[in-house]
Amino acid sequence: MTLIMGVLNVTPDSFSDGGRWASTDAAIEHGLLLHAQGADLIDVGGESTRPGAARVSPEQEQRRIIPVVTELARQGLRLSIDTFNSATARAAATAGASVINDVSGGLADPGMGAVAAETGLTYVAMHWRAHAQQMDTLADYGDVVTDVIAELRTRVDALTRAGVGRERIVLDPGLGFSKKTEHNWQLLARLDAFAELGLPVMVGASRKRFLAGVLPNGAALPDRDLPTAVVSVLAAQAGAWAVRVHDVAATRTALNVLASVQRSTPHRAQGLPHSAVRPSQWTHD
Ligand code: PMM
Repeated sequence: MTLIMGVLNVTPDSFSDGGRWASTDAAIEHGLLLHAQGADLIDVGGESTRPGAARVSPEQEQRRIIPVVTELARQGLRLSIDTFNSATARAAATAGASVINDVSGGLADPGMGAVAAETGLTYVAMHWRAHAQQMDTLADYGDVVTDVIAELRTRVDALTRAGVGRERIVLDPGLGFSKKTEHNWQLLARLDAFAELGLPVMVGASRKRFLAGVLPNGAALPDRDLPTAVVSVLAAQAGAWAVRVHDVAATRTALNVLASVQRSTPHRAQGLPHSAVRPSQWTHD
């Protein structure tokens, strides 16, 4: 069953929920709510990665997130820490986090591989090309799926050389990071291609700009939660290990629908090719 990673951004400027959970108490309360709504993991971040966002120092990042991680871990929640700073990852591991979610896949901080190896935590390596201020200028690909897989393979090689066990690595195509709208859809369409890397894959589509294209003009940010939940189902059907979402309740409901259908699927019908249910074959009264 695909895990739900609930987003808890403890930042004043994150692109979709910035500022709302900026105080420690409010962040803890929101983390508990996400857990109650069905999140398997709470992903705590202290530095916004939205396009153009300003950098914060690792010290400031830790001041924001470590008290939140400490308290949520004390209450028994499983936590992931959204950081590309090795010092922050180490501090979060000490505070009780189970997963390092590094959007740079180890590229932003050369010390990250060693910390991932030393802490033994699960390590998410996302496809990434540059920090927020430059990332939109680097969205050039031949075939985006082939190129992202090749770049992730290089990251896996570097991480394993640094001592990170392969069995601890999760990959992420990095939707919205140095990706144009069409690249995000192409990656979602061919998630199964990532199977060639032989590692679990997670997907973070939640509220991202490319989803605006399926909504009416002028739709508000929370309107992206419905397409996000649909993407969660598609990712789960493709076998994703986890989906990272802001609206945990919606994705929990959507994944419950999928689980109910899967439970009710007669064995012989499993693996029905999609072509057998093409809309063009439906008959109309
Ligand atoms: N996206 C954001 C932040 N962290 N982590 C992973 N693994 N995958 C993602 O796609 C991802 C991430 C940016 O979104 P936010 O500003 O809403 O947190």
